Amino acid sequence: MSTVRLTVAQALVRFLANQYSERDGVRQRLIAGCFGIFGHGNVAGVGQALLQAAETGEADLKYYLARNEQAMVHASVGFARMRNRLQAFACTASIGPGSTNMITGAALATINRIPVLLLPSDFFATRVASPVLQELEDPRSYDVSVNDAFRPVSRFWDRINRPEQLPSALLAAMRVLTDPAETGAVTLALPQDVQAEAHDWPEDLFAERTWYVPRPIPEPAALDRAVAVLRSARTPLIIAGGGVIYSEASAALLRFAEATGIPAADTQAGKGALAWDHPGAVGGVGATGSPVANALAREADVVLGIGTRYSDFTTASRTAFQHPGLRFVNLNIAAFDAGKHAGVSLVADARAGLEALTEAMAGYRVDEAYPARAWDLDTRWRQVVDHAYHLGHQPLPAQTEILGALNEFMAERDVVVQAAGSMPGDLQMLWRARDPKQYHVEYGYSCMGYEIAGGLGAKLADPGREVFVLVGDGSYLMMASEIVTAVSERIKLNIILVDNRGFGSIGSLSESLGSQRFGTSYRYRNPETGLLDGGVLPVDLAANAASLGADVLRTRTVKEFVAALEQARASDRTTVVYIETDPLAPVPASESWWDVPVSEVAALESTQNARAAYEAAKRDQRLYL
Ligand SMILES: Cc1ncc(C[n+]2csc(CCOP(=O)(O)OP(=O)(O)O)c2C)c(N)n1
Ligand SMILES: [Mg+2]
Repeated sequence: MSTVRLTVAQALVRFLANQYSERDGVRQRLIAGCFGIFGHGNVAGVGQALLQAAETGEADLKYYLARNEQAMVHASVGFARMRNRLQAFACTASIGPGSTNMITGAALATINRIPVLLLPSDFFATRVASPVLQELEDPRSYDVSVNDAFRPVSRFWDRINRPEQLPSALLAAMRVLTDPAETGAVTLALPQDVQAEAHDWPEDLFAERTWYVPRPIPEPAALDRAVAVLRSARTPLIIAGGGVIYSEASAALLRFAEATGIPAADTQAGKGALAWDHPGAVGGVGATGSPVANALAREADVVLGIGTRYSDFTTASRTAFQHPGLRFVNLNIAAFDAGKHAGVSLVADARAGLEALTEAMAGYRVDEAYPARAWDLDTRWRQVVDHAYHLGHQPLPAQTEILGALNEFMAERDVVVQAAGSMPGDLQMLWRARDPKQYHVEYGYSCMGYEIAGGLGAKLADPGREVFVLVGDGSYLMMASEIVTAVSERIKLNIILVDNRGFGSIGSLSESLGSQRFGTSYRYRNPETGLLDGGVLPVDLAANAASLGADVLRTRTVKEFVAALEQARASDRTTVVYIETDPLAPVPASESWWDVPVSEVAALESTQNARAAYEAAKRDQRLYL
């Protein structure tokens, strides 16, 4: 057996450069590149290996310098999501804080079922110099490090304490990254001394390897069970989740919906699976959904969930579906999700499953009065959306007008990126998506700070598309760092900074729960009340964006905003379009609910009233057994 002598880090880089994924006969590099921030934990290990790879050409793994470790995981997620999970990034971080900064990103990746390879550095395996700078000393065990905190948020976790452990860990890591049912964050903790340690590796380790991303077909008996339930349905409803998009099953969904006449609602991850104006598309379902989908959901006798994890937003905290004889049929690649709500479990790839269902459901069609009713509701709803898009709110515009102007401005293949605040809800309800990759809202973890970083990853994944990042002032303040990365890499982003001076979302949630917007706006502390309800702060986020190297266009009206969008699109530089909006402007109602518990006892009357409303709403909550 011929061997090659390399450090662990050099072997890792060489291995990663030789991995490919393949689905439907299309093969691509699995690990597309490596984000990183160096410190003493990785600069001489993984850092040296990446440099050596670049200088000698012995391995092709491009390095991107990020500005924040959490952000680099977000960027990786944005990238992999855009590539339908067929490609992923690696992320290298130094030991201690550099590594733990990635934990939030790891949770986000795992919850959204998006692959990312995390390479946190760890303290010396030999422990000769312990405690090293940034080492957690656990008096109960010398085996524990801060990287153990990655375990619950990783789908595969290992620590490479000896070079001999690397090959099997790498193979397991690649398998999990490319398994659509298991994928998420994969963590390989790399002690800093082990990274630099040399070993004689078998050449075979570095052979090109292809990981076939499967499209499992449904088991015939499970298909029969699903079809029996679906054929008995009179008012069924499809819920299209992210799995439809990752599986590239839009065309199959369209054929199924057209053949059966079953209306299709979507989730945050599934929006765009069907174009918004298709007759069968009824919009977002659940807490922030459209009243059309929610009216159909209430009366649905069978819910066909496809590639959805049924978050509480989707089910309106288990109040969305109220039919007494309700049954679920869950087509999902992950048995874990397929089994939810005591549904008929149909474990399969979304596309393969839909193709099988279309064939097996031949001859079935809902009564025409049912889709006609959906169409009628939808026609009225379109007018409500048009109104919200063109509200003419004064003196500051409403957020719905900004979203409307953007929606009308964007081309079919452009991408909108969002994650947290009041925008995901407004988008889920109001956005008219035309392409399966147009709507990129991270709502599994709804992580403030994902927006700009995730947008960077999305643009990196598909440079031919124009990316419009929507970011609230709160999220911007948490993580604007990757503007600098976008500028240095000449990755062009259009960033729309929507400033409503604080947490519009949590402010209105707080008010609806009787807590009077307490502590949710960015204001001076008021000496008279002792609360944060004083004057407006002298904060200038547009100036901040300019200081990071972006072009900035300040706008005040919707007209100026649209003109700035034109200018941003025409530019090849990262451009921030700044607009202030009124957080108190009206938004259409979803006619749905979200379970956020209200204090059972309270001295405040506002809280007591909210509690009474809460108890009333909670009576609709069902177990779906
Ligand atoms: C990292 C993180 N911290 C806290 C929250 C809880 N949270 C959800 S929305 C929000 C406010 C977001 O403010 P902003 O970005 O200005 O959006 P707005 O609500 O004003 O639309 C907060 C604090 C979160 N989702 N993510
Ligand atoms: Mg805000």
